[in-house]
Amino acid sequence: MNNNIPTESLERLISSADSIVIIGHFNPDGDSIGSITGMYQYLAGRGKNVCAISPSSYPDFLSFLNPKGNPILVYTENKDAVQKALDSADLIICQDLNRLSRTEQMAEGIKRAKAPKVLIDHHPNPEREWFDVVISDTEVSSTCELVFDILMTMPDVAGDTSKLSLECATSLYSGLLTDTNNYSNSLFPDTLTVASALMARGIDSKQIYYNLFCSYSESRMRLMGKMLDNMIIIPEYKTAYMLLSLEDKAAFNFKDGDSEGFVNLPLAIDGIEITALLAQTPDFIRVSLRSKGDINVNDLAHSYFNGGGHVNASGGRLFDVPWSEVGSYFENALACWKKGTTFVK
Ligand SMILES: [Mn+2]
Repeated sequence: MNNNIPTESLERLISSADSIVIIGHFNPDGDSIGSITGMYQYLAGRGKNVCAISPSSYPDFLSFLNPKGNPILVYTENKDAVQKALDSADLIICQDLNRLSRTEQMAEGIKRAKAPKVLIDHHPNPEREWFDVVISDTEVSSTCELVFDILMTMPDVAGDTSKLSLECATSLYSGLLTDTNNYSNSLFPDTLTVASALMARGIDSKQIYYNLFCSYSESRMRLMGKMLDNMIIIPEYKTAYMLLSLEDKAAFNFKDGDSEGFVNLPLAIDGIEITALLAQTPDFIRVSLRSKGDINVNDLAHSYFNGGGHVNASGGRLFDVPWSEVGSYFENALACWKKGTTFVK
């Protein structure tokens, strides 16, 4: 674990604040929900008046991380309460996002809020201008790992994991497990040190695994089967991609979070180095990209899909491509990116 994080300024802001708001990113994953609830549990344990906010709804399988008696506030479902919390906050902590636009419509309200702002994140190139304190580290598996490192340096914890509540440890372990896809990617030596410390704290690692990876519906599993059946492989570029239409979503009773992890599946094929999931929504096409080794899909997402992320895991959006043409758009973009030629839409 990293013991060299400068947290004095964070500690100063926390000790002088009473009401603290913690915000994750839009379309939250296990790391977003785990890191905001983990930080929530720590701050609530210090007697702070804390509010955990998600910019959009989270999948059911993450609801076991909800703080007792004070569930995560979802912006899209309760805009007034969120605005009130932002306006009355003494401190705002944004986690697991490198740009405020990752909170979508919440971004303007966050900018306007008067409270000091802190960013805790593990994505490259964080937007520093909106924050008073930025704790950014890309050499960690997840924001949850970084939050663990931060908490260990806080004076009241001082490296003693028994000072973390079991709820806090459970939340942080969940982000470790989901962002590493059950310890298969984004792993650093310290990740396992942190996992070990959380296990020694007494978390139920088996139950957390079941909650995160074995709690999907039958219809989600059957949708996954259909996606794999219709998967398209481009051998020339060692790439596989899948299309998820609104029609498929309706036919398989799709719920938020149901496509989580689909994009990783074709990477299990020998020789496949890049995978993509292109999912239709009413407003745009959501693009998820994954890769093996040093193939930088962050650059591909940035160049052709209005997005970004990590080297091996990135995402973006297409707004002006009709659904019927999205497959050929993807193939053209990929070919141009691979050959370094100019893309003509
Ligand atoms: Mn993350």
